[in-house]
Amino acid sequence: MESTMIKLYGSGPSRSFRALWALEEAGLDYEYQHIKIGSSEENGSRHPSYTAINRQGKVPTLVDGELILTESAAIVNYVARLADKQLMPRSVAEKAEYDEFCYFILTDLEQPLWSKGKHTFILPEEHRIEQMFATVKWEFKRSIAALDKQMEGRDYAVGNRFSGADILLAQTINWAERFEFEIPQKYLEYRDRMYQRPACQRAVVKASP
Ligand SMILES: N[C@@H](CCC(=O)N[C@@H](CS)C(=O)NCC(=O)O)C(=O)O
Repeated sequence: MESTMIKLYGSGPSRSFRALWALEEAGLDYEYQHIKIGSSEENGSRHPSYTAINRQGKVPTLVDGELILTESAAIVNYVARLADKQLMPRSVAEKAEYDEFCYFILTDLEQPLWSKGKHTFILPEEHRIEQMFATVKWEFKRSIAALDKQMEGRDYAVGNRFSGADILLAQTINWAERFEFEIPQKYLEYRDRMYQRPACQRAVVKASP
């Protein structure tokens, strides 16, 4: 039987970076393909060969044999389960806390960032609303206040060890900095600490075009 290698399609520091970082932490063999967001050319997110595996024409996409995954957090968790390198907690209660934290990142913390991105360069120009920038700034601040409660006295997002939740959080803080949101110094320091991990540094090199 022909053996297949995991293939990850991604683009620079975007949400696909979460998947790339997880693969490096897991030490799995994989191939990485850079995708140009918004391009209809070969290896572009709108090229038919790419939209055939990712209906929305977004990154990331992970292909492992017959399995195709197109959500960054689902990919991080899939990789965590495959590798069994304790990238997610094992106990039922801690796993529930891990899930809660991941959903908070996806549904609260990252949403103002994504709204700013959509209204800056993703949506067709006629659908962009500049006045919402003040709103997303306010929303982000509110989510940071909720994060403060979660992270109080902690070095890691969940439990007392590194997990996929730290990948999501550190990448999101990094994204917020790139998009010029106001970030408390302690989260920049947390991001730096996470990004200094050798696996993350290898992912940074791979993600650079
Ligand atoms: N919920 C998805 C969102 C994926 C997503 O929106 N990716 C962005 C880059 S961070 C993208 O490819 N955008 C291109 C577009 O919207 O056309 C995930 O977390 O993987």
